[in-house]
Amino acid sequence: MNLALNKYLDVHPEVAEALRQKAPIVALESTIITHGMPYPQNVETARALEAIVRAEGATPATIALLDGRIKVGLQSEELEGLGKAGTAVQKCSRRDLPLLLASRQAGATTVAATMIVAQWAGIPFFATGGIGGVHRGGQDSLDISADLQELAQTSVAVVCAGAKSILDLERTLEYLETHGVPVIAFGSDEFPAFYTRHSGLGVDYRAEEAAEIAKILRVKWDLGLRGGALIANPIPEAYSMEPGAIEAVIDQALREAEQQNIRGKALTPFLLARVEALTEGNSLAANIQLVYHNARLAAQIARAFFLP
Ligand code: PSU
Ligand code: MN
Repeated sequence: MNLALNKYLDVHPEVAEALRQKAPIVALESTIITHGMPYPQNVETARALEAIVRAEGATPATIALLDGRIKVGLQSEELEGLGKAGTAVQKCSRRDLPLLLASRQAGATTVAATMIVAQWAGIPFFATGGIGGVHRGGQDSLDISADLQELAQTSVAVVCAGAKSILDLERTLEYLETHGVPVIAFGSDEFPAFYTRHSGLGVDYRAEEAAEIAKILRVKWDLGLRGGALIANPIPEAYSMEPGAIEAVIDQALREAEQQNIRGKALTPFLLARVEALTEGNSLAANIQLVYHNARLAAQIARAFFLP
């Protein structure tokens, strides 16, 4: 770790111990808690995620900004506080990190910011639900999530269930290809679309085992090829949703965003909240299950990487 960063970083003792032992750790983001799910399911899910990572023999490290400090691993009350505050907490991506820290504001880290902090702390594996990407119409608006740029430059592997089709998935994959980010689908030939296992878009690499993925990452980073990788883990069949039903809801959410002129960092949270409300919470159950599934896989990859 860059020692100057110690000034800002509070590593939870359990995480610090795992780092000392070179034991597997899984980073977890906090925007999913504040902006991705309602209270109290957000806190319940965040706690269950930590338990799943532990059950797989790894240490969880949920990342957030609190009291002018970057927290790597949260206390139970800190997690509860973030979940209760919800969208009152600032969403924190790369560009927000210095401002929120300098002004001692709480911040919920996105995939991009969580990757940055995980790299500082020395944690190369991270599990979440879905990443940000190229928004529909992004070729004109240039609304492309900073998550993609982060995957290009920060050496942390992100396990997700693909991305929601609120985004332009085809352009999202093109962007990742241009920036040299390997996209590996776990047990599938297709890039999954979050609520559904299928997007109709292929990936170039398919892996069947966590150890295979750990090996690819070991080689990538041994070679000095900086940057992350996207491990796309399709939602379990039992929880996957009807593609037709979800598409109609997404179309409506996108129309509403346009009518209300929602832009910038507010767009993704708005779309997530509308999709959830319009499916009357059906999508929340799927969302929770897929995150659990991703945490399990991330822990297995981290174990294979650190305890080969
Ligand atoms: N997509 C989801 N759930 C989420 C997010 C995206 O299905 O919770 C969150 C993640 O924290 C992601 C962020 O990093 O939104 C992307 O926001 P933006 O598009 O503004 O970069
Ligand atoms: Mn954006």
